[in-house]
Formats: sequence, C-alpha cells, structure tokens
Amino acid sequence: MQIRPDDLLVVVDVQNDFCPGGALAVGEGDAVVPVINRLSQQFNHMVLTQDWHPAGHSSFATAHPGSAPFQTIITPYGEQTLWPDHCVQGTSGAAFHPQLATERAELAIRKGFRSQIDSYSAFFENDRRTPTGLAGYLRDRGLQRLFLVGLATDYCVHYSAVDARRLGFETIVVESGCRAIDLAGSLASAWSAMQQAGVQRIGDIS
Ligand code: VGL
Ligand code: ZN
Repeated sequence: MQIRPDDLLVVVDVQNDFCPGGALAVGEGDAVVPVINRLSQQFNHMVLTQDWHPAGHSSFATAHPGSAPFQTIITPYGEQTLWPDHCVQGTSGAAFHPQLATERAELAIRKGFRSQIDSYSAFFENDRRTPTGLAGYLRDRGLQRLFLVGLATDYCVHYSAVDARRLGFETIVVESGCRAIDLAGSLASAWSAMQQAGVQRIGDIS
C-alpha cells in the first residue's frame, strides 16, 4: 500500500504496562516498537494514545472487592472487563516504551482518566458516545485516512478502528505493528467486528 502525504499513523497505547514485565503485559508487546519506529518514518502525521488512569480507577479489579482481574461486570454504560491496576497516571508503567520514537508525534491523546468510566477507543469512552476530541482534531487538520498500530489488537486498537470507521475515516490496521491480549477468543471476535465495520487489515507496509 502506498502511503500518501496526508495519511496518519495512530499509535495506540505502546506503554510499559502493556509490555513484558508490565502490569497488564501483552505477549510480545514490545515487538511492535521497532515496527512502529520504522513505519513512523514513512508518515508525515503521527498521533499517540496513552492509557492514563487515576489510582483506584473503576476498571481495576482492586476497586471491586471480591472480584478478580479479567472478570466482567455490568456498569451503567454496559459490560466492563476488570483489569489488573495498570497505566496509573505518572507511574513508569504509564510511560511510553522507552524505545518508542515519539518525536514525530504531533499529538498525544490521553484516555481513561475519568474514574467511573473506561476508554478503550481513541475516539469515545466505553459508553461509546463521550468523545475524546480526536475526531474533531483530525477533521480540523484534514486527516482522513488512518493506519492503526499498537496494543492491544483486541481492545484499544479494535475499539479505535471500529469507531474510526463509524466516524467515516478510512481505516487500516497494520498487523505487524499490533499484539493482542486474547481473552476467551477476543482476538478472533475483534477481527470479525473490524471486518464488519469496514476496517482494512494489512500485514505490513514495506
Ligand atoms: C487496554 C485493557 C485495559 C488496551 C487498555 O490498551 O488495549 N486494554 N486498558
Ligand atoms: Zn486501561
């Protein structure tokens, strides 16, 4: 696929807690770093997202006595998976991977910072309607075609990609730049939801 001057690379949650040794480590999560660093050289536009939770966030199992990580609960905005404490604001776990080349990023958007609601997507919180502001930014800047990479394929990349399509952006997920958590078939269902939504899936960009 040919990269155009106004294509955007969206780098989702490449943070220490999602990498080996982190609080919510994704298998081979750090393997995306060299791939993303290479891709970033090919794009004129790059945006980062950063999972950024206050301590005691409602998506943490520790906020729900008697529950355990990876369990699902019902919240006012729907089902929510509970996670180990991760990406707490200001901690090293919430920092970008130290080898991630962030210099070329024109915007870093933080999400999940309201204690009562989680936010997987770069565009909407988990009620699927409260905007993060990213869509307005992209429209103002005239950026229309998005290439998504990062962590995790089946959660934040998946939700971001489906929402991007819903908002009318051309959306491509680059598989070599993603890794998944894969809880109970979540990776397969994420790919089918993305395909249904009209997200394109490519292996890599050479
Ligand atoms: C993510 C679970 C919880 C992600 C963030 O970045 O995919 N997953 N918070
Ligand atoms: Zn999170």
